[in-house]
Amino acid sequence: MSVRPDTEAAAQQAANNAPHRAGFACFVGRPNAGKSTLTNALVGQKVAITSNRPQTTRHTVRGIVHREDAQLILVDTPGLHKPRTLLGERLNDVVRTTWAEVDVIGFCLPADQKLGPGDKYIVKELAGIKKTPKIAVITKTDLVDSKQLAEQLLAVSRLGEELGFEWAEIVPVSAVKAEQEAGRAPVNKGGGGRGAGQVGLLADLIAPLLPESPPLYPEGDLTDEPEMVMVAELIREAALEGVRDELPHSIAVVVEEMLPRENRPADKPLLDIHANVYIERPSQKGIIIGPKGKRLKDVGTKSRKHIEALLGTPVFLDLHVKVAKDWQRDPKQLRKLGF
Ligand SMILES: Nc1nc2c(ncn2[C@@H]2O[C@H](COP(=O)(O)OP(=O)(O)OP(=O)(O)O)[C@@H](O)[C@H]2O)c(=O)[nH]1
Ligand SMILES: [Mg+2]
Repeated sequence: MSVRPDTEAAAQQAANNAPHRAGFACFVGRPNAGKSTLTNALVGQKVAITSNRPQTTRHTVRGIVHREDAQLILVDTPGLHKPRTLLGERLNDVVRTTWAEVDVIGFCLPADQKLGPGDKYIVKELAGIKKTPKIAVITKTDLVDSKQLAEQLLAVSRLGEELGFEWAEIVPVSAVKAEQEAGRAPVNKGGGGRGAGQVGLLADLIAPLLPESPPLYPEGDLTDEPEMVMVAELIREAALEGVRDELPHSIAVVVEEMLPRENRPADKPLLDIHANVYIERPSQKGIIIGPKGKRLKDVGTKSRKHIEALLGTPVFLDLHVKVAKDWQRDPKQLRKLGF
């Protein structure tokens, strides 16, 4: 007679009796570390915009993972960086407020970049938050070989030791691989997704660190972002593509109005969306609009597809480019743009 089946049954029994957990985990790290991409991969849907330009995320975005045993509310934060503008200072404040409030902190470090002063600065601050378990997440593992990955794992483990604390876990993940696998085993549908991307494993490790609690959000909610904000973000994401230097930082988008078009047949609704794309200087206008308006048109076409998918309705998107002079440095303009 084998004892194994009994042990398995006991484990199953324990799992069934395990209390439900729910709480907040935030991802922090330097700009471009892959925090938003990881959040999206865990949620199984785009809740945060991403780009290869640093400082893409400008407010905290909550993505919700529903599992049998737990509800994980992932808080994606702006990348922590040396601020050069008032906007930069505000973004850093948002990050610090967030990590003081959550149940678990996930520090994101890209596998393909040397652990640098920016990372050490962040981890040093995290070391001061004694009560909160900290997980080191090595992101973008698809970009390195196993030797490089092993070195990065060691480097982050040593950094913890140097600063006098121990990581609750150190997990390598690839959001890109996870997304490729997503069609087969999305994390948000039954807690699968423990494939080569290891994103599901990260969810498994966060869950037991959350407090006992019933779910905090209704089943099916994947984010609590207002629709108007998500629409503005999708437009900004499309506008970020292909722009360089300072321009990505200068772009802000505000949706002014979303109204169903009147007198449409019931089976052919149309949603009118009016949005302004702000830049900081008149000289930037031409770049955003492009020759004969082509660039702005492309931004509209690209973002409209994502917006229609998000809202589930055909959309007429009306985009205007406006100058908000030096808005990143101007408290009044920042307020107007929602910061
Ligand atoms: N190869 C690879 N690229 C990734 C992965 N995760 C993210 N990236 C890329 O890294 C870049 C930055 O990703 P984001 O998710 O926007 O990074 P972030 O940390 O949210 O950046 P900020 O919001 O600016 O702080 C994008 O070009 C992503 O496509 C990954 O697992 N593998
Ligand atoms: Mg981001």
